[in-house]
Amino acid sequence: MILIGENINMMSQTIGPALKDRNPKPIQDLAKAETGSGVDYLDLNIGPARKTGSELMPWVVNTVQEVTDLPLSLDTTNLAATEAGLQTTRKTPLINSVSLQPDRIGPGLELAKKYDADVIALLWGAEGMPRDANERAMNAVDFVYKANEIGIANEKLWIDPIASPLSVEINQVTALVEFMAMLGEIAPGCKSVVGLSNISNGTPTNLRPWLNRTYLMMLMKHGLHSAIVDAFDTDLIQIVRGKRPEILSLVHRIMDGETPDYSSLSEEEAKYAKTVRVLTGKSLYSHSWLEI
Ligand code: THG
Repeated sequence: MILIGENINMMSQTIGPALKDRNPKPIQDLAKAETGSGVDYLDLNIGPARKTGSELMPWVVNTVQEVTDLPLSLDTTNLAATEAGLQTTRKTPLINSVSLQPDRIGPGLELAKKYDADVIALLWGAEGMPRDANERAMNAVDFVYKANEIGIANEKLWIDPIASPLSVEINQVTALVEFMAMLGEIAPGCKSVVGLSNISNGTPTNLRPWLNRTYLMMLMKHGLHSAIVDAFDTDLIQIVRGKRPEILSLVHRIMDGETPDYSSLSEEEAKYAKTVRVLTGKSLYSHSWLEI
């Protein structure tokens, strides 16, 4: 699996100000630390950056390239900023992202084609957030068709079904898993990606990794190709790199209907088991779900 480090982002309390002030040190320190953690790409999230994006993106690309050789994911809704970034990267980056909105998909796909770059196909539709697995499927078909039409192959597309917070809507959490199970048939050859930490937005910080890791394992059951993740969750990286096969198997068995026998599970295993129950909608979510 391909892991994309999420940590350089505008929302961060240290990185937000560093981006605004063009202060390279905190960004380079973080880029080095993420690189050391074993992720495959670094996401550079500069937010919408409406006014200064075309100058900010190349600046942050150059700043990061001074300290890492990892390929980059250019994360902004400002396509002019994305193009300025595409002209600055040494390795062809990932375009993060192009949505299906009528004014965005055409120019976004043209950019991917012009630079021969892989592109994240964000399944945000003309009518906004897809409501269930079927709307995601319709959006995916639509996106792939439009990409193929201008000569972009499925292998270049990383389909992003848009993970949303468990604390907001459990149905969206299960719909994404349902969609992942369908993706291979809907869009053969396409890759997949999710912004994993979205799932735990609004959850107490110390509990977020349990949701992130468990959801990732659930999506791995359906062949998830890549994820944007917290590069400093070492347990998550261990799981993805095949070092925790017993936990992965436990999660997958519970998804297949096995009822966890808590008396035979370790404390760690019990936490994963409870978290699968919550993420599949079998137990109700509350901030104290691990204690119940
Ligand atoms: N799909 C795609 N791109 C994306 C997302 C997606 N990019 C942005 C986001 N979602 C993925 N990246 C993050 C980055 C940080 C957090 C969540 C998702 C996060 N940060 C902590 C917070 O806000 O509380 C801590 C902030 C910090 O200090 O770093 O949760 O879905 N294609």
